[in-house]
Amino acid sequence: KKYNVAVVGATGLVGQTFLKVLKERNFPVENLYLYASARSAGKVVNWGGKEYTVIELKDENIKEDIDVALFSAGGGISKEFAPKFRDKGAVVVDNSSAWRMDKDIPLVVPEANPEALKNHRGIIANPNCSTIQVMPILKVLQDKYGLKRVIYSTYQAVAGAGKKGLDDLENNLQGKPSTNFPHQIAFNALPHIDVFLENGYTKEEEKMINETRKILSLPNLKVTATCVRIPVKFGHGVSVNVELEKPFELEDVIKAFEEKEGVIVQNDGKNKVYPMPITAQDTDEVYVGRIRRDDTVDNGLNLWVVADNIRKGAATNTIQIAETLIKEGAL
Ligand code: 2RA
Repeated sequence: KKYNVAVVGATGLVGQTFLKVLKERNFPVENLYLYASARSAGKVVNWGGKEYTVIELKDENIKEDIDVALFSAGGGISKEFAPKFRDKGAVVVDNSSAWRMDKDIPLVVPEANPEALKNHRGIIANPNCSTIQVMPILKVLQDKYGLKRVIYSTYQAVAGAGKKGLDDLENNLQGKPSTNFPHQIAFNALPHIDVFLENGYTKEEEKMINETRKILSLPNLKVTATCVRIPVKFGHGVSVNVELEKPFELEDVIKAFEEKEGVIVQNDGKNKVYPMPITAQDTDEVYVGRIRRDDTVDNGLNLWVVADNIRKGAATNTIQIAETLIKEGAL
């Protein structure tokens, strides 16, 4: 069976990566409908040897025969148009943060909580990139040892802010000021991703905390985060300190990661083997290394996790959700 696929936000960084990954993963596409703002409407995009004209995103242009709609056009567009696409019969997988914490909307990383897809009502939320890449790892630890406390420290690529983020880094390197980031990002580190909240955390940190609890169904999990933007183009790094409920042997932890689908272990520091953004870039896996015991607590573990934030962190995870729906006959 083939499916009619809509991409909403087709000209953005994630939108373009949707198209690349759909092709690479041989997603069974019958028809492809590309939606974007009026500014991009009319552009012709070549995909799989055929030409597609970008359609302006507005009510009267929503096709009646869409099976799955992949959204990455910002929260406002998702809030307004995801229900409209759903009401026309599409299953929407949304990359924005608009629906993630809605109790009736599944928030899914296929390697962590595929069962959450069972009761979807036509809209499914894709988690935040920095959250996604840690979920396969924490799922292994939760199942085997139980999670007691998680501390995230992130090192996030500028591509997380889309084309504007990449442009800022380039501009800075040419001596021009940032227009998207709050300060210069070149040769710098910004502990400021998204907006600051009343409690002194940023929205990015709050997302990681809330999304981790929802995806792992651990509403009372002790989890905290510090999210930092660094001058890397693609690929988020997350330092993860975990306190487990049960004792563990390091080699058992490593073996469990090696056996986990979608996870690659790179854990040989003496030979300079560890996850890095430049080696994770343009792949769909999650890379884990620097795996070592944290003796300051009972059953403590330190990890370093890297993934391409535009692929596994956004476009690929969204497409893997659609693939899972197909596998379960739910599309
Ligand atoms: C960022 N995670 O990195 C946020 C949104 N993609 O900017």
